[in-house]
Amino acid sequence: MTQETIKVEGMSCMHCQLRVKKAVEAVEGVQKADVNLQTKQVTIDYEEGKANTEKVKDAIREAGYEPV
Ligand SMILES: [Cu+2]
Repeated sequence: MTQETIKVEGMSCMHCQLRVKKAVEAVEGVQKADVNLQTKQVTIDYEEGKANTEKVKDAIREAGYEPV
């Protein structure tokens, strides 16, 4: 399992936090996503070869937020 942290702009409340978490966890190969509203960071645990940060960033963008 690989862990990575992505910074995400545009999250302002718990609703956003949950949306991003759900969107990221829906990506195949992602086991877990922890979204920190204060630090604007999303920490993901994923299986290398199945998921990658680009796929996760795309999912975040589709949910309406901006990965940095
Ligand atoms: Cu919100």
